[in-house]
Amino acid sequence: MTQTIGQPDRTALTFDQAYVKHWRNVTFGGELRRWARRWPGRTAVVDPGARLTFHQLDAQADLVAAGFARLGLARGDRVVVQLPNGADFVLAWFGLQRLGAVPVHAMPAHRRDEITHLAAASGARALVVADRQGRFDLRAMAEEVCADLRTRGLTEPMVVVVGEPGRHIGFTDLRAAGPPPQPVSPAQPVPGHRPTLRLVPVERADPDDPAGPAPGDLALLLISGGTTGRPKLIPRSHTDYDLNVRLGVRAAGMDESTVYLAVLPAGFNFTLACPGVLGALSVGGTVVMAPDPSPATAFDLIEAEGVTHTALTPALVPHWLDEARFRPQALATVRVVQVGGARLPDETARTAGPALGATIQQVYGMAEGLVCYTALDDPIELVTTTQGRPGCPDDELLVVRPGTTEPAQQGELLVRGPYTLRAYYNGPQPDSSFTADGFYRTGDEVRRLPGGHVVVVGRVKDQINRGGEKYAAVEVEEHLLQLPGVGAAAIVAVPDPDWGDAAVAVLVHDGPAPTVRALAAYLRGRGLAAYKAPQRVHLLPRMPLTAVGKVDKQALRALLTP
Ligand code: J2J
Repeated sequence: MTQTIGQPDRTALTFDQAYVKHWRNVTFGGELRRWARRWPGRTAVVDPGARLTFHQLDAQADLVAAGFARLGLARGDRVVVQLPNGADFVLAWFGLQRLGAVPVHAMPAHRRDEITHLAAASGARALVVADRQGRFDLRAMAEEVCADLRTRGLTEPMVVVVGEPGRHIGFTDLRAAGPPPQPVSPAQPVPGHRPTLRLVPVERADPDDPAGPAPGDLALLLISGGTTGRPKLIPRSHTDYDLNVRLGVRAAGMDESTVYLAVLPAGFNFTLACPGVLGALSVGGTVVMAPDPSPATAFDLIEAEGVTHTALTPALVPHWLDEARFRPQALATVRVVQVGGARLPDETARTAGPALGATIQQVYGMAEGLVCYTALDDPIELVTTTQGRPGCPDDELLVVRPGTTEPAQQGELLVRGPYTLRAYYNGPQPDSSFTADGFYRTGDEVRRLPGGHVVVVGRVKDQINRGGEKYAAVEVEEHLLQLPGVGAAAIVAVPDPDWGDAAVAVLVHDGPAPTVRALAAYLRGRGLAAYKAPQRVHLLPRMPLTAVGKVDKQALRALLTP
């Protein structure tokens, strides 16, 4: 039976009664309270400069929440968070959860253009950034973001800085009890502000946080890889995200003895909740935050902290294999290495387990919801050639001819389930990303084995997946079209042995081709993340078109792939 909940300012969301049994009446603020009561003295979070017990994490999250409240933030307010892996990420995240405010998960690689978009699309009232990233000054970037939003007449967020705040609000001051810090820009009402956005019908308060948000409320906004333009915002509620975490805990075999190393950005769905940071904390385990993704740093931390679980993208695996050749003993405590975010080549999957002395778990997930895992005791053949099975028995998977709902042996994967979104945040209605009956079109080309394992064979969406970092081709194409002399532009993914995809910029251009370096500099100047720069440039006298006049990417791919 399906039931529809009306949304005053959104299209109705439909959900299935069958899902209710999977959902718990919890919020992340209440969860942290319970964890702290159960394991007060255990180590929750470690980074090179901090070591917090569950009790300390809980108490400090209260201070952070109070600090945000003094700035004028309230339940339902969106806050763009762009922080490196560290205890401060966890503190900021739980502080916002306590308040019922909603973190919008930016990635560390994002730059002015992406952050401005995330702030605008979410109507963010604050931005939490680090002072700098290497030589790059994120405070200056935040100021440019604010100026841009101001010019467009949009909400100008307050800027909170972890590290040296400059003329902004210091995260350390925010946490200190005492008189309220002065916001640099006054808190402004946000047009269209909605205190609650019920995604799942769990309305009873969490008993451990009775004054907090409802479990069905919006808890966080993740970002989509993007297929048709800029990244879209993915609404996740406390309830559905809690389920996401629990399914991951079960699949990855986490328990009180778990020590999870966060190598990939903590704001990435995989790292945070599959089962990741939240999973480890939820069972009384410890989270170790790697300040950089290098194998050298990771191996040091593994040895020092006795890491049992971690998660990598396929692009990182060869580097770990190199390091493991020299320091195999460093990995003695590691039990499970999850790999996901892009297709892991079968051959790498085969060699990685023995070389790392750990069980490899393939994870095929998406910020939109569905996460598949190979089981820890799956036969090696399945672990090395498939991307696992869905985490929940009520995940409904359909394989269809792309763009249709006609069943196919191999085709586009559609999914519907108790932790998969039904609409993007403020998304268009109707939205071609969903079928009429609520299935999300993943844009991934898959086939399924008789036992239910999913094999990802390709992609029907026009997206580049550069070692797990994704972007819509059109996002870069739009910038390339603004270049003088460019008559037509296409970004085409071709196979790359190390990164999964290499992006080729195909240009119809008057005069000599711009170099890869020139394009990278140009896109950087436009405020784009570095991973969106193409790896090759290819000039053509004219762009091949399909019968309906679109750029024929298949023809281009055939032309570019020997
Ligand atoms: C092939 N493609 C994969 C895999 C993701 C866990 C793990 C990853 C993500 C993630 C995530 C893949 N093999 N093993 O959110 O919880 C590609 C698919 C998919 C898209 C989603 C998680 N694992 N992919 O990568 O939202 O194309 O999530 O649709 O960033 O990554 O990207 P994203």
